[in-house]
Amino acid sequence: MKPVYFNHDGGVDDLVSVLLLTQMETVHLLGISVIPADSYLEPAVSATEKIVNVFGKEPVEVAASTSRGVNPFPSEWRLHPYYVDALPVLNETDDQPSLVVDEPAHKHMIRKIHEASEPVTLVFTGPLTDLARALDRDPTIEDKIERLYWMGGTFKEKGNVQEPHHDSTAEWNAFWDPVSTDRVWKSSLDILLVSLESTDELPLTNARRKEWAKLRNHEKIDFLGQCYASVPPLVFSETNSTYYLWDVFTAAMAGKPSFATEKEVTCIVHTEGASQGRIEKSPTARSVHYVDSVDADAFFRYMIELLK
Ligand code: AGV
Ligand code: CA
Repeated sequence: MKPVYFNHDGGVDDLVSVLLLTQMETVHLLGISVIPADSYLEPAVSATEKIVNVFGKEPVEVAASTSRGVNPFPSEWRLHPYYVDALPVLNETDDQPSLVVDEPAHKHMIRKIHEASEPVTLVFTGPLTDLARALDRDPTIEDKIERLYWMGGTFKEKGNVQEPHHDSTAEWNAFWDPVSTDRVWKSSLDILLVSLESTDELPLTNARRKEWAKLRNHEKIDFLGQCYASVPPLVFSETNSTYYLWDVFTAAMAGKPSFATEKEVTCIVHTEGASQGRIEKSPTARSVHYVDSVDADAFFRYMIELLK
């Protein structure tokens, strides 16, 4: 089993990813931390705890982040975890144990990495702020990190940030805290990006919803459908609120990397100005891998099998 540490930012797909990671036989989940980027902190932490308590096979510690970003997410998006936290399936019992620890996310992650007997795989489905802080505080963790799987960034001309003072070249997780993204680029970590070009092949559609609805007698598939019910599908063309299976695919890759082919590229991170958060190919820069092509059907099948 692969030791995995998970840091997420409380969106609906971050929370579905918590569920998936707790179900994988290939993964030993060492800890989870929650950063209030695409969420408010309290409901995101609470929903995480409940998902582990209700669906998990064993308790997992949950740490809250003290990090705050430079470019905040729209508050309509940040409200989503209130909805998940209130779902009846997570609230049937009154006596759930508390899993929340007294340490902030970055210190919790440092401790869990040092306590592990083998190199740890990191899965990040929000901004990289807690990882940047952990690397600043204790650079020796670098040698104990197997790989970073990160949902973030894009090499496309148009990213998914649509904000007044930005040129739209960035993806949101990179844009929330561009300096921390750059800090992680300055490390020696092996990085696999699940960037927007790869998740473009995985939109939330009504056909997928219908498949999940037909299987809703399985409690965890019902939960999946309920979570994605709070966000709009792709029907005709993409809008600012269209949802893709961004984080869930990233979590699945950590559990079973066979759904994709990878490419290597050298690139820099823009930290300031109208392109902040943009990740741009550059000949002499740091090398990363990104997901190049996706076997969408195999991924959706894997997800359903895990949750059955
Ligand atoms: O950029 C994708 C990241 C993923 O980690 N998040 C959502 C996923 O959790 C930000 C985001 C981009 N577009 C969004 C986002 C939207 N329409 N609604 C909510 N979050
Ligand atoms: Ca996310």
